[in-house]
Amino acid sequence: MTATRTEAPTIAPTRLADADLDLLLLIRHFELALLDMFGRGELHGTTHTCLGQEYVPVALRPLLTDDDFVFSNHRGHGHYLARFADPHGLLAEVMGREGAVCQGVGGSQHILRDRYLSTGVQGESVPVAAGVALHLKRTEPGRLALVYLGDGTWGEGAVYEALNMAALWGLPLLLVVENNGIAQSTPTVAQLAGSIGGRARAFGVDHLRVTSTDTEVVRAALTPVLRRVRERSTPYVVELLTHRVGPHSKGDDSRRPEEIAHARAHDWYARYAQAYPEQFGVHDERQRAYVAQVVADVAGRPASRWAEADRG
Ligand SMILES: Cc1ncc(C[n+]2csc(CCOP(=O)(O)OP(=O)(O)O)c2C)c(N)n1
Ligand SMILES: [Mg+2]
Repeated sequence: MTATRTEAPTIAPTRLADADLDLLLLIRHFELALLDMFGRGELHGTTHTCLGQEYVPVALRPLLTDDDFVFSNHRGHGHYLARFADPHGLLAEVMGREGAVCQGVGGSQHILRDRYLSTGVQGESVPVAAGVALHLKRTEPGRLALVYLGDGTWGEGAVYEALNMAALWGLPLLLVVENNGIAQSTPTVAQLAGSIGGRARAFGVDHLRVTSTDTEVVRAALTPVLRRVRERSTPYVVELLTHRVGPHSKGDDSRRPEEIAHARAHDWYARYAQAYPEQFGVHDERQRAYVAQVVADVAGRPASRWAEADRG
């Protein structure tokens, strides 16, 4: 059990701007709709939801510009929606329908759009992002490359090779670690010796651990970090202690019932609903209805077609 990973559920969340709340709820309802469609046999392949972790990309959204690069992972719907607010394109991608961001060949995990790239291969993004950060340092100073990765991905050697070069070369590389305490079915304590902070510091890379799940608090903590990465051209590791409210993928949750209940007790969604019922009720209903429309629209489209000429 991970009782002290994040602040106690009794601390009231900060009231959010409507736009932030809408984005949180868009991600939430988008992913609930995906799980629902999988349950009804309407989707194929796989998907990993970020239920409970939506606040991370929402907190980061205003701290990034379109000129920064974002590298996402297997659990990337929230990262994509926070960057593009494009549920139609993402759902079409997952369903293989017309209007898909990558013509339906990438699916849930492999998306390329402008300066956004996701991969389902754990750790792959870190060296790629280090290379991009080197390019940015040379040609577009002040811009950064951000990589989202999980706690379990610190088992990949490529992460350390990239951190080493990023430290040596002073690269504007920001690693955002969504530490949800588990990697598929393996608790972090069973696979990670030492700590993420200790590993970052071994390379002389700064590390900040954030335990709040409050969008505003997380944003305030990250604001000086991004400024520093940009201004000093230096790598940084930010570790956010978070909770995976849903299964690893669609229905595969190996945790004990009390562990799942613990994650749910820390879920921002229920806590925010309780703290601000009026604001929450209006926006929750609005985003739920919007996602239902998106699903109806995209499900009614013909299959997407791979066209070599459109590859861009
Ligand atoms: C190189 C590689 N090995 C194994 C997998 C299978 N896999 C997908 S997600 C995952 C667990 C990832 O855990 P973590 O990094 O903590 O991210 P989380 O799923 O908790 O967000 C594994 C083992 C993979 N995608 N890539
Ligand atoms: Mg994890």
